[in-house]
Amino acid sequence: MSDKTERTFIMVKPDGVERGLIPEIMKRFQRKGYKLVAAKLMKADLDHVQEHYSDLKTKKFFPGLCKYMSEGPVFPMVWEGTDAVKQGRILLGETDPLKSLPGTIRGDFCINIGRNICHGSDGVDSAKKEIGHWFNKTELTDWKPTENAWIYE
Ligand code: IDP
Ligand code: MG
Repeated sequence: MSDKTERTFIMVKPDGVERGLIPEIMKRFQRKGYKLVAAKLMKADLDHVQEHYSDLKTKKFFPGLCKYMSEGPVFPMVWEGTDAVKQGRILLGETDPLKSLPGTIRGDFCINIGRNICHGSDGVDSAKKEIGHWFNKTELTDWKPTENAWIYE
């Protein structure tokens, strides 16, 4: 495997969970060839979500965003592989679903920016921070999928 192996933090938001899209979103990462390192269904409290989105705390939409993210179950995940952070954002699509191309997750499954069904880290450093915020070390599984021999040259 190349030395650009990265981990990214991907989360199905409450609207995605309610709409039954956990398997669909997992499928996009699995079939690309990325390795699942961690996943769980949970309800996050308001403080936890506010910390996750602390960069956005001055935005007008911040209170509504944190309320929606803390009122239903979320499905945080960690995916690993070459260039996983940038490629993960490409798989998700644009923040605004109406600007997302068909074939991307947001382009295929949603309409409103405030109900865009999934989160993905925007950089390697934020991915590290987010993984640490949502998962304990013991929840991150170290394993070598046999299929990697067919995914990486
Ligand atoms: P990202 O999720 O694509 O990284 P960010 O700019 O980090 O986008 O914003 C975080 C989340 O905040 C978005 O995914 C979306 O749910 C919400 N958000 C961003 N801009 C708006 C807005 O203008 N109105 C309502 N919600 C927004
Ligand atoms: Mg973001």
